[in-house]
Amino acid sequence: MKKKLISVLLTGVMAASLLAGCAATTATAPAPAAEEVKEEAEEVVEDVEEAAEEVAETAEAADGELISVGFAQVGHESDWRTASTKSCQDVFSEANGYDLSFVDCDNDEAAQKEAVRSFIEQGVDYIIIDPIIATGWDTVLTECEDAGIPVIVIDRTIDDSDKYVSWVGSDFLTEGKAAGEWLKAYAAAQGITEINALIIQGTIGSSAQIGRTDGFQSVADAEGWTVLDKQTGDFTEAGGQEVMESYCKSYEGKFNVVVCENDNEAFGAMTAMDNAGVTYGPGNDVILISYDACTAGLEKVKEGKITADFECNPLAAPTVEGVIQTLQSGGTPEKEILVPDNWYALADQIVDFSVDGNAQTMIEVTDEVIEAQY
Ligand code: GZL
Repeated sequence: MKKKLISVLLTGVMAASLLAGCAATTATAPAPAAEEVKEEAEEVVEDVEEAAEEVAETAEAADGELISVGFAQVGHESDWRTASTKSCQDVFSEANGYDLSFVDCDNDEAAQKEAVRSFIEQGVDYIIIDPIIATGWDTVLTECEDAGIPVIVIDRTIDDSDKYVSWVGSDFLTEGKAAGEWLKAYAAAQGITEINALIIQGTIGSSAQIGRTDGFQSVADAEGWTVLDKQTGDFTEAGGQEVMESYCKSYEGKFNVVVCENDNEAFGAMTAMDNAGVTYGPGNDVILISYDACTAGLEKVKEGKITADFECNPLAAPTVEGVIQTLQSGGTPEKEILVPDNWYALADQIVDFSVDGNAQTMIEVTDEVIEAQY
């Protein structure tokens, strides 16, 4: 920008001197088409004015206010959450023109509402919420609306209010159905005719838990599988281990499938099954299914411990920024914006299956795939 201004200004100076020169030669020799020179000089002046305007706008933007964003994050319960937080902090950085107020709400619904109210008091430009659970939001969203602060929901959904501009996240019900439909196809390929499943659920009432549980259960019901039990591990490794320890005692020798609603619960369940002498993974006693497909989860797939991992993409922040930029320029963003998910397994566990009539593809877990994961 600066170079352009300098070159235009120099041209302007040259044009002015040319005009002056013309005036000097008028007396001594026929002047070049004065009209032509005048037109050129006027064009140069226009360019100079345009460049000056652009410089002023750029300067103003550079000196302008940062866009202030308040982000009420669920907590720090899992590898997935860590990746989600990092993605948001990377995108909403001062270098990118943002002033981010970040609150880790430590899986505490009351603390999350308090964080949103603190953003209202701060008078931020935008509020981003990843709602710990899907309900109880209309009152505080009404307060945001009354304060004229647009709300964008990231990742989990809010199911009892639509007082937000956009939701950006994954389709949790499809994730659950994909896990169920994959199990159906894999069991058939393995000649397994009876499924007795135990489920370790995520945080009860979160849309991720609701979608995954309902999606898998819908296939279990259709196939006549037995779901022996469902208990929450709260999306944590400790929670997964605690529930699996209880399951190993209560259902010893009665289960052949364990479904963990995120990788960190699966890590805990592995410890509990190791301690109880239960083998899991391809060719072992138990088919272990997990969600998130974080880097550490894919490493466990590669090690032959998790049989199949159903991703939930944590990198929604760039899409959320797109929503904010659309609003900044006076546009209307979409109400619902889905981010894509993939399904992962080792080659021998990849089978053909469909979800709601849509053929699915699975990604073979290799060192390169793990390296590239979040
Ligand atoms: C899902 C996300 C869930 C992850 C867990 O979108 O909200 O919360 O599956 C995380 O790992 O704790």
